[in-house]
Amino acid sequence: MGEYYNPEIETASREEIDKIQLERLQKQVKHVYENVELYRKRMDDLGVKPEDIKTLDDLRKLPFTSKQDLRDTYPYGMFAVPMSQVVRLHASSGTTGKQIVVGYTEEDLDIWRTCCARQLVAVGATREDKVHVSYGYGLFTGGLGLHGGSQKLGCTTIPVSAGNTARQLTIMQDFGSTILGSTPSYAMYLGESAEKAGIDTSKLPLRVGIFGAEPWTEEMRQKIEKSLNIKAYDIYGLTEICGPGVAYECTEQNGMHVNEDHFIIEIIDPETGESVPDGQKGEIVFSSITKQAFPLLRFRTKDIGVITHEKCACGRTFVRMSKPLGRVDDMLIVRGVNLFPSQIEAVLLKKGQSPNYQIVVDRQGTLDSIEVRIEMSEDIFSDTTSDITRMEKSLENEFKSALGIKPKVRLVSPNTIPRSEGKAVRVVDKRHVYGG
Ligand code: DLL
Repeated sequence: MGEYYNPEIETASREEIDKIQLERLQKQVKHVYENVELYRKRMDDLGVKPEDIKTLDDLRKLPFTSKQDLRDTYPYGMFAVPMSQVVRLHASSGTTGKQIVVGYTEEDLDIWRTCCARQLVAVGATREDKVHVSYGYGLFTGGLGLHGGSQKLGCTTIPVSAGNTARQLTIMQDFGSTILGSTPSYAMYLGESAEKAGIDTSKLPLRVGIFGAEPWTEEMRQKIEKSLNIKAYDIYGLTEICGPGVAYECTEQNGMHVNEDHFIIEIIDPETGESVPDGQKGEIVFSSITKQAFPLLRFRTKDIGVITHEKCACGRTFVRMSKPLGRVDDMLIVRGVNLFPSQIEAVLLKKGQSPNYQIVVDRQGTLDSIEVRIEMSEDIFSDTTSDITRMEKSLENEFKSALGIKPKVRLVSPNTIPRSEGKAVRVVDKRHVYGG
C-alpha cells in the first residue's frame, strides 16, 4: 500500500479531473432531472435542461439546494432510486426541527468506503494499522463511515463507538490501537483522562488521529498531539453529502483535499450566490456527482471556507479547502450536537417563559458546556428560591428531551440580559472554536 489509495486519480492533472467531473456531472444532472421532482421543477422554472450542461462552468446554471429542501421533502422526496435499491439510511445528528434522512445504494456505500480509505492512507495508514473508531455508530455517519473505509483498506477495525472513556482507554492499551477517529473534543478528553489514570501515552502504539465533525483550532491540535502523543489530522464531511470522507488533510497538515472525482466544491458569496475566486472566503457548496440514491447538486452547507488549487507537497492534485471558518447561519455545535438558538426559543415559548434569553457556550477543561440564561417575569421573580430551582430543573429536562442535550438553566432577574440595538445577541461562544 503506497502513499495514495487511488494514485491515478488522486494525482491526476487538472485537465483529467475536469474531464471526469464534467462527464459525471452531465450524467448526474440527467439522473436527478429524470428522477427527482424538485430538480425537474426548479430546472424547468429556470429554463435549464440537462443538455445545457456543456462545460463545468454550466454547473452555475443549476439551482441551489438547501437543508430546508430536505426538510420539505422529508423523508424520501429527494431520493432518486426506488427504495428497493436503498441498502442503508443515515440521518443528521441535528435536531433543527425535523431531522433529515439520507440513503445509499450498495454502490454509493462502496464509493463512500473508498473516500474514507483515501483519507486514512493520506495520513499514513496501511493494513497493518488498528483503527479505533470512537465516532458514534448509528444514524450518525461518523462511526459507520470511518469503519467502512478502515475495513476496505484492510486495517484491523475496532468499532468502539462513543462514550465510556475508561473502557476506551483499556481497549486502546490492550488491543494496541494505532489510529484513533473521534471528535476533537473527545480526543482532548481522552488525553486528559489518560493522564488522570496515570497512563503514559508515549508508551502506547497510538500514532495518528483523524478528527472532525465539529470545529477545532490549531491550539487544540497542538494540545491533542501532545497529550495523546500522536499526529492529529482534520477530516470534514456532512451527512447530506455522505458523511466523513468529503475532505481530509494529508501529512502536510495544510488544508483538506476534496475527493473531487465524487464531489465538486464551489465557494460562493452567500448574499449573491455568485462564485468567488480561490483564496476568498465564502459559503461552501457541494455537488455529489456519483451518488445514486441521494444525489444533491449545489447543496449550500452554510459552512464558510476558502479553497486553493495550489500544488500540495504530498503530490495530491485535489483542491484543498480550509477548515470551516464559521457558519453563515447561527448553528452551534455543542458536544457534536447541531443546535440552533431558535430551537431553544421554541422550548421557552412552549413553557411560557420570557423570550429574553442568552445562550453561553464555554469549554470547561475539554468538554463543552452550555448555559441558557432566561429572564424571569416579575411574578416568577417573587417566588421562593426552591420554586425557582425547581423551575430551572424542569426546563433543563425539557431541553434534554427536545434537543438531546442538557444545558444548565439559570433564571436571572428581570431586565438583566443585555439588550442590543440591532440583532439580539443570543449566543455568547467563549470557546473560540473557529480559531484564526
Ligand atoms: O459531522 C460528518 C462527519 C463525521 C465529519 C465524522 C467528520 C468526521 P453532520 O453531523 O451532518 O456530519 O455535521 C456536518 O459539521 O456542516 C460542519 O459545520 C461541521 N463539521 C464537520 N467536520 C468538520 C470539521 C458530520 N473538520 C457539519 N471542522 C458540517 C469543522 C466540521 N466543522
